[in-house]
Amino acid sequence: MTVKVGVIGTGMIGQDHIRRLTQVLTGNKVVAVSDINKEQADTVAGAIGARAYSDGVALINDSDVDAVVVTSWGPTHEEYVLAAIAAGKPVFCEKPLATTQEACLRIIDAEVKHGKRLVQVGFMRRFDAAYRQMKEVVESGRIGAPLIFKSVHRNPSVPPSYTSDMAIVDTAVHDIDTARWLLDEEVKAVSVVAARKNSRGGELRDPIIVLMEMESGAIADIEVSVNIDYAYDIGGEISAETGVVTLAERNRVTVKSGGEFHGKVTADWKERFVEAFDVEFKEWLEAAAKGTATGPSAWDGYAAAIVTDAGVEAASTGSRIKVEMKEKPALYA
Ligand code: NAD
Ligand code: ISE
Repeated sequence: MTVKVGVIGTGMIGQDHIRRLTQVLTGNKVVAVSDINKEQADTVAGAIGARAYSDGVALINDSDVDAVVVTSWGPTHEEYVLAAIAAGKPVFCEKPLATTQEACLRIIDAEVKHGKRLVQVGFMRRFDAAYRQMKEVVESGRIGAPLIFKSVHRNPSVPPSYTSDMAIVDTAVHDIDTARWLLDEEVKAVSVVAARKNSRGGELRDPIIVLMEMESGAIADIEVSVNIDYAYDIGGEISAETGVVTLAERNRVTVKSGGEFHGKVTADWKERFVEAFDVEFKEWLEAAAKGTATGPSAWDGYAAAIVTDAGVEAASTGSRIKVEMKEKPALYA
């Protein structure tokens, strides 16, 4: 079956996902795109022979669209995800699922009423081969029960529009999801401490450590550093009762010369997670062809939102903030 896809939001990641759908993956056709910047939508649509819409809801209701990708700005996600559920169409939504907990709960309610999963959230690390191996090691029991997950999320720089809270809601959100997924448990409380400011970031609260206490008593500690210049660097290690599992360096070769050895570090998230994004969309298409969704769910989107809210409060108050989640609907068991 060919899944006919409509993409809402033709900015940076929207165009990258359109490239992977049209040039890397099979079993789909991007038939429509939409953006409030109609000129941009026209250009992107023109290059792939798709229809262009300025109204995302009209794209969702196009009877020729089987499944929807939402890559517009975060505050617009709720409207489009709800419209896709109302239309009964599988929807891939880039993170965040929505920008408030209440909006995430409205999406969960709508999906639960629909009775079947339709929503997949763009936490691409769950599709990364190295993270998947890390999870396999934990689940195998080889290293015993996890005690501490250390995550490192370093960006070389961020645009002037990036705010201190974004280090939590836009950046650490990936590590938060990764911790829940790897340790297979929810977050109980969050604290945030900031180091001396990196002078490259001006007034930005950067770098920070987000410390999460998990239900079992395990700890997840996330370093977020967004002006570190040297590269886009992602690290992870789980220290458990009888062993440790660590993400290896990504470089394919190392160069030894002049008494030193060198390896490449990736430049940005597009390069670091290129294969993960491909697998993420391959699995999304397979599920969409069956009229459903897979991987990170609306529940995971809600969990991320509630933890990032707690993180923002912890950062501004300097307090340890408890996380209290609603009861998980059976649909997400
Ligand atoms: P962007 O600003 O480059 O693109 C967003 C596009 O959405 C713009 O073209 C804008 O005109 C359009 N848009 C805004 N409101 C709209 C609306 N109501 N209807 C239709 N189009 C609308 O942003 P981006 O960097 O591509 O980010 C988009 C989303 O992807 C964000 O939610 C962001 O958090 C997420 N993202 C995820 C990752 C990841 O690693 N998974 C990386 C980058 C961005
Ligand atoms: C961006 O939105 C992403 O999602 C990237 O994965 C992350 O590394 C970056 O910090 C965010 O701004």
